[in-house]
Amino acid sequence: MNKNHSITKVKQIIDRCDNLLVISHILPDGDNVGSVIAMMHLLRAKGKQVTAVINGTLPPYYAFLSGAESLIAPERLEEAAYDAVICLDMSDHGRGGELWQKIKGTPSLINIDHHISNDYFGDYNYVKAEASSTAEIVTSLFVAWHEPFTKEIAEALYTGMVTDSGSFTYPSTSPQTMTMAAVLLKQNPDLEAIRENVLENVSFKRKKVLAAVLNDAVLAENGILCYGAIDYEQVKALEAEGPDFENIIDHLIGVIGVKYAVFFRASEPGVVKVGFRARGGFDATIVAAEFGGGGHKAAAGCSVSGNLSQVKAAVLAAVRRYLGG
Ligand SMILES: [Mn+2]
Repeated sequence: MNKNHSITKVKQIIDRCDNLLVISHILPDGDNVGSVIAMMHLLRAKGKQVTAVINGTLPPYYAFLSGAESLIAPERLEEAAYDAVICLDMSDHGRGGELWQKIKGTPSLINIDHHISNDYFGDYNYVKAEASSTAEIVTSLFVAWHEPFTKEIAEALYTGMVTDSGSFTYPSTSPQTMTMAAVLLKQNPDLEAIRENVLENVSFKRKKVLAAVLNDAVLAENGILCYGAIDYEQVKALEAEGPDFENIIDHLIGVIGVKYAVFFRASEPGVVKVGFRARGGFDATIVAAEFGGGGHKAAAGCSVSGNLSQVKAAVLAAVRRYLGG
């Protein structure tokens, strides 16, 4: 059964609203930020009152997008009534976090998303699990609705497509993805700005954290296991925080011959966060589950009490049993 509403129905609902809230999920990513910014620009151009919320901190590498400056954090959202809430890239209602508490009354919920796990929580749903990104879906909606694209809308949506498709290399990249990318390219988005801000630039501190991890990284089990760690002393000395550890594990799995990577981070005393990545038939969830964590086949994690050397020894013993078995 198709639980989706038609493209026309979604447009009708939006058209009859004057005051809309556009929201991201918690821990927003590039697809999410790009889709929210594009929807905000389009609705404002149609003369609507639009409030756009980034549910959490705007990752600094998306701040270059035109319109990012008018996104607000949920704390700054005033309690108000809206005609509709457009939820973008959100697989379920819970991904809206605390911000639901700020909404008075019962506005129509419009759910536009590409997660296969989407539970159709909206009053109006437009979910395409085969799409590489929500930005791809939003592009196709604007095309179907005959809405004009601008350079700023194209830059936001292209950023979303690039980030969620692994620069158009994940298996979800389809001919439709490239057709929608072509629509955006006609607006001459600044590809150099997108590449530098989204794919290349990180803070100097983040480079230093990466260097500290790689400096002591270990290749083991005949080259199929790579692991690295950062202890609490190093975290403090570098003043490293959450975002500084992002993607570090990609550097451990991204080694020729490696099929399994583990990253240990003692970012607070007595607790070690452990990240796992697996490929080539291995499953990252198995060892993570042994320590009370979870995730997906390719990426999983857990949090373990103890000091770094104890946790490393216990987890690596389990990893070796798994890889050897
Ligand atoms: Mn997405």
